[in-house]
Amino acid sequence: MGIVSRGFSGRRRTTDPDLPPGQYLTEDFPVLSAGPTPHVTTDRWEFTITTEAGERYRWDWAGLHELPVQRFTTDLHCVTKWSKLGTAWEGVSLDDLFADVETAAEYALVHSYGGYTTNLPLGDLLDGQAWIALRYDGDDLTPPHGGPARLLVPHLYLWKSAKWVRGIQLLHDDEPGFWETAGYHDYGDPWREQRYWGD
Ligand SMILES: Nc1nc2c(c(=O)[nH]1)N[C@H]1C(S)=C(S)[C@@H](COP(=O)(O)O)O[C@H]1N2
Ligand SMILES: [Mo]
Repeated sequence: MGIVSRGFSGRRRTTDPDLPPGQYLTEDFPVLSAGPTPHVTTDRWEFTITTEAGERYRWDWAGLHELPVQRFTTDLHCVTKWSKLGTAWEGVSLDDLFADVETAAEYALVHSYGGYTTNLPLGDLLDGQAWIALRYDGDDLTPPHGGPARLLVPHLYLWKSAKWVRGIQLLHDDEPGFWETAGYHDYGDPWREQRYWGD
């Protein structure tokens, strides 16, 4: 005998149209870090973009705040299969940080305080697709979630959203980061379920 649960649990949480294949919804905000949480104070914080020609563009905490801070709402998809929909953030668009950067590079390697790295095509950081996030759900970003500032690239699996972001290195040739070297997919599109090499 089958157990009829139709109408019992409300909306069918595994068929939400905003849920990529293989993902489930969570209301929590899990913390996933490959190592200890680095404690970066805003008086020491800096963010750099280094071009393929070795040119450096640098922002300290005050300089970052001279750029417009955008509010945005987005969905998060972790490769460990949880998704969290409709999360509210504030941050600086990468478009504003790249406005004066002269580059012909196609790839970016993102570096974090603590040594984490992740790679992606430069194009995926532009055109309103990525931010340096400073606030989550109305509060300053906590250190476990990447505070004081993290990258957020929500159209890719969340491992691409480097916490405690420190800089972006622009490269002509793609170079794998921490999880990409360990067998995760080079690009990581949740809608194409690109979790691991060969997916
Ligand atoms: N610096 C750094 N950034 C990181 C990670 C990490 O270990 N170190 N983990 C990544 C992974 S695998 C995920 S799923 C998300 C988790 O973000 P959260 O802890 O805020 O949920 O951060 C990503 N960014
Ligand atoms: Mo993850």
